[in-house]
Amino acid sequence: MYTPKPEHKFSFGLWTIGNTGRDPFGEPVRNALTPAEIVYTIGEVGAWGVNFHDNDLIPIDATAAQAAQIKSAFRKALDDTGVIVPMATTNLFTDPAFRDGAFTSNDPQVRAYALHKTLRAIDLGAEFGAKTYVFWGGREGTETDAGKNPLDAGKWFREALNFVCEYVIDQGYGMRIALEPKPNEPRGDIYLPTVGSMLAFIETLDHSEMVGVNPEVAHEHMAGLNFVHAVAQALDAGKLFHIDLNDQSFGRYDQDFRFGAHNIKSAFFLVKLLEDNGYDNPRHFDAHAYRTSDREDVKAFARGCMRTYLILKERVAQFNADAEIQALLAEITADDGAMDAYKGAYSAEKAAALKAHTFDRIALGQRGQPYERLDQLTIELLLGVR
Ligand code: GLT
Ligand code: MN
Ligand code: MN
Repeated sequence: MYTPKPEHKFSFGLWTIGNTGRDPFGEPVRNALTPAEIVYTIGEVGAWGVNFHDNDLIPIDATAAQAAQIKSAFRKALDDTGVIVPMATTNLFTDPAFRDGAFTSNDPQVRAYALHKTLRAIDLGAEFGAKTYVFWGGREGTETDAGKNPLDAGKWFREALNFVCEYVIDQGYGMRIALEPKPNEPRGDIYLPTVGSMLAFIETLDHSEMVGVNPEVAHEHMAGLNFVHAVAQALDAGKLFHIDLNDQSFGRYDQDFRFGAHNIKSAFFLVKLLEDNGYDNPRHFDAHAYRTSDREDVKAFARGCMRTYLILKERVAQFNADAEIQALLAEITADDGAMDAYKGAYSAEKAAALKAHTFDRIALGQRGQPYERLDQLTIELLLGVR
């Protein structure tokens, strides 16, 4: 019943299933897997897609012969399992060259190298059929603003993205670009820290029509924000090209927990938003298993991400069909048409009539809303007693 199917578009990154459990305080606890081995695992748990950074697939210092060998084993694993590559991205954060950023580095050689690496990584993504190309600017930020002008940084980032868009068009790759905001980690502050800032920035690009966002649950939660509202804004703008699903407790380090592991209620409202609005782009679980997991438990982690999504999807259908809940919602959103004359587009007459209208302000302030009842019904539904 909660079996993942291709139509759900569930994907995992090579770096998520492949995560070895290394953290700033400790060494790896799980063996590294080859890209092909990760694809077989993704196939085994029933997911649809695998995403990669250039260097998840081909190590940064691989020879041409090694690259060819890795690609052919990866291709065979894709063919054997039917797993596809929906998204690719560039690692612009691990190598020491990017210690002060990639496209926003103060060093013009680093900025050029970042673009060189990205164009080659786009070719690699295209070779495996990726239709979405993600930019997560992990190092694009500062610890001190003494050394970098944020206006220069924004200008350099814009120039790089304009260049990349033209390249994608020139090559006829048919890819869309998705920008992923994060407020901090690994930099003290990362530029364009939230979905809202990214959406505003996109409108300043030459090819804004081919650029959208890749919001991540944990990233908005790290900033203490409401992820559902951020995603709604992206949907409203027609910019939700991709989504990174995971979980995170507020005010903690960058956790990347299994989807639904922590804030089950906001996960429910997120799934409701996506499903009620026909979201049909990839659902990527950008998460990793607890450091305590062994390789077998990593599969439980991956299955858990998808299973929780599908259970929540079923709960959404239940919520939408629940007579008591729907009656409350009808009451909450009731409209007797008395204000129809003032709705819609502006006209001078409408404005004059609205200004002349007498409102019973005291009565308006006495109206309550049954949100306690509705929220409790939602909780009971989620807890399985409805
Ligand atoms: C990295 C980061 C993620 C980004 C990935 C894409 S890599 O793991 O924490 O949020 O989506 O570069
Ligand atoms: Mn993250
Ligand atoms: Mn992410």
